[in-house]
Amino acid sequence: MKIPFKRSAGLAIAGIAAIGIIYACAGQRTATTNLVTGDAAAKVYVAPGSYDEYYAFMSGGYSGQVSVYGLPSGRLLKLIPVFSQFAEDAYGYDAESKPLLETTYGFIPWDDSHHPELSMTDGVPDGRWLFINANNTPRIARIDLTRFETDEIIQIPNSAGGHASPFTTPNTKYVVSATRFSVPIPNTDVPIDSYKKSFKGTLSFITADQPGKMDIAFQILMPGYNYDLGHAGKGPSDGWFFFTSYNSEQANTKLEENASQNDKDYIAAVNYKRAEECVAQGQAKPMAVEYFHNYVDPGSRTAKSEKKTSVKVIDPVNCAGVVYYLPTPKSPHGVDVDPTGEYIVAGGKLATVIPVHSFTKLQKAIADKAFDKTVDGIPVLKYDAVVAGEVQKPGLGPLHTEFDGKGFAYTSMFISSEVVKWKLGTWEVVDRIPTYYSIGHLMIPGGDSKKPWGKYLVAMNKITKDRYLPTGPEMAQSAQLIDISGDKMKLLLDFPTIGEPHYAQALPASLIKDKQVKFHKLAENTNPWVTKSEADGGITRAGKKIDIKMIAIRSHFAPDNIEGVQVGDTVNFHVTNIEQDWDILHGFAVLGAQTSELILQPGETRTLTWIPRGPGVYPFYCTDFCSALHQEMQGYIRVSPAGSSVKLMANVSKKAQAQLAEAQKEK
Ligand code: RUQ
Ligand code: CUA
Repeated sequence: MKIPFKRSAGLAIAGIAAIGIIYACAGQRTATTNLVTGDAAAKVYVAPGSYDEYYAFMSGGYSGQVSVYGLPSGRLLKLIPVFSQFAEDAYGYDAESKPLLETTYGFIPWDDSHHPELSMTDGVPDGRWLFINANNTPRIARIDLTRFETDEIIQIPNSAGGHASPFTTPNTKYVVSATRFSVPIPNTDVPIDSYKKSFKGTLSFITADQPGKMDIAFQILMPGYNYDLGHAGKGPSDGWFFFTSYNSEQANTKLEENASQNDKDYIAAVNYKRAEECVAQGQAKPMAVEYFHNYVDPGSRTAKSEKKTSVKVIDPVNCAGVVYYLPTPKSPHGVDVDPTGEYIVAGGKLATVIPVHSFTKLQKAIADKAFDKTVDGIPVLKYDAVVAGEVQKPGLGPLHTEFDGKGFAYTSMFISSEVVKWKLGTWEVVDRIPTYYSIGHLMIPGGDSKKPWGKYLVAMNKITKDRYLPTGPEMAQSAQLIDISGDKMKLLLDFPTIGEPHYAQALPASLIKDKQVKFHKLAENTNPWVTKSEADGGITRAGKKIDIKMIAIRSHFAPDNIEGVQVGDTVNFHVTNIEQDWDILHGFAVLGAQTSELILQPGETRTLTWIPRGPGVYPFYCTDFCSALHQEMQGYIRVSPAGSSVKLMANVSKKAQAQLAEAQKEK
């Protein structure tokens, strides 16, 4: 659906003040004038050389990555590769990073990432790590925010569609992953129409507070519904986790109709302290499964994969009090907990109201046993016993809610394409603003935490249509920055995003900008193929495997002339950037390589593997314009026919050549 708008006055930056854009609206909306007014440009203008106030981490959706923007400018600062190979910096191509993408399904070069989640201390983003989920082959990644790099990826077994993920508990003890699609557990060959009998869901709690040690603490076996989103309790509700579920009809075909029958589906309220007790008391059953845990060793900057073989599964039947269901209208999508921890807000996609549950009432309802029935050992509480209130006539298609810390909530309305601001406690709508178009998530920096920085809101829209210069059938998706510092929301800025911006999180730049690693200390590089000085470079042969140790520094490689390689050999270039200075990168590429280039951060070693196809002399060069003599940064490798008598040679220093001669004599 295209909603026609007319831009009747252009954008004028006069002393960065007066901007007049008037939208005349035909169609179902009431006329909205002056959507962008007054000082909007001044509010988003970050002068050249000045820094933005916030870092925003946006999901790349089906790009599988994370993109980092500055707010309020909307400037793209970086793309962090996570679940997809990224040829620009060899992520998932070079030998050091490839193990990060290993799974029980083999090496996977792509996924669909949805929800960036910042680590928290006492319920407030602390700037240590960012987590993000893989939706297709369920995994969770950890990104270190001193380097903006993916350091760790854990696979989630017994799961299919890791959508409700990776929301964190207030001190990052756990991040979670709930299965979107129920499947047979263990997954075996059964008829699809045995869904109701043999399909199950799982909720996974993954320990996350120690880098390199993520593991699945336990899983909870759930009825065969679809699980959609989740959020941890906080304050009084600390120790609880809330997940939405839909398809309580347990349809396995034509869900659009068949899973939209019931007036209410459920929010699962999980008492994870109770789950910990059940695990401690041996009520969780170990189950044989396989999943990968991949992490980057900090010294060698090389990823390692380990396969794990067991997980603890809690069946609520054997662990009373671990899960309760809160009936919730209708096919709920988002579930969000307000900063006080008292209110649990659901976004019922098909609901006409926004239902809000009360944690206090939830506790009382459990004590009073105000149950309607039990599903697979899970008590279903009475709606009236848990609901705190309903926001009436909020708009159409409520999805997600965030908070400003000043008593207001902001809900995205997919169908009516707007953000609705309403008051916690009175449930009255106080303001609304249109979005362009079909908003999914929205984000306020810290807006799901105990202490939101309630100055800006970012709307993330699914459809862009006429907002930018057209680029053929596919348009970039779009984010919009909205000022929420006053009573009325004000649109400030549109900016295009990479992939689909499902969700984003943001925090004040001051929390991380001064903690950035500027280079890796060469002295601490433990990569087995590190070359710390020119004299250490060289070439070795083991059967048909050739290893070349090489340094890169402004503006040469050493060695830069290599001979003695034969057709049929596999050549590993292990290149170390021995620079010890911020932002001085070198690259490495060789003619005919069937993989990406290498990009080398200062102080690190990376490996490009090359199988030459035929005899000849092949140039290699630096791909990053590093100095005035960057164009001189090149070399040659000679490839001879198999069985040739050309001697192995690399023109490194005299010392290195002497060592090589010694080694060859000994053979
Ligand atoms: S989702 S548009 Cu994948 Cu978080 Cu709600
Ligand atoms: Cu090194 Cu260009």
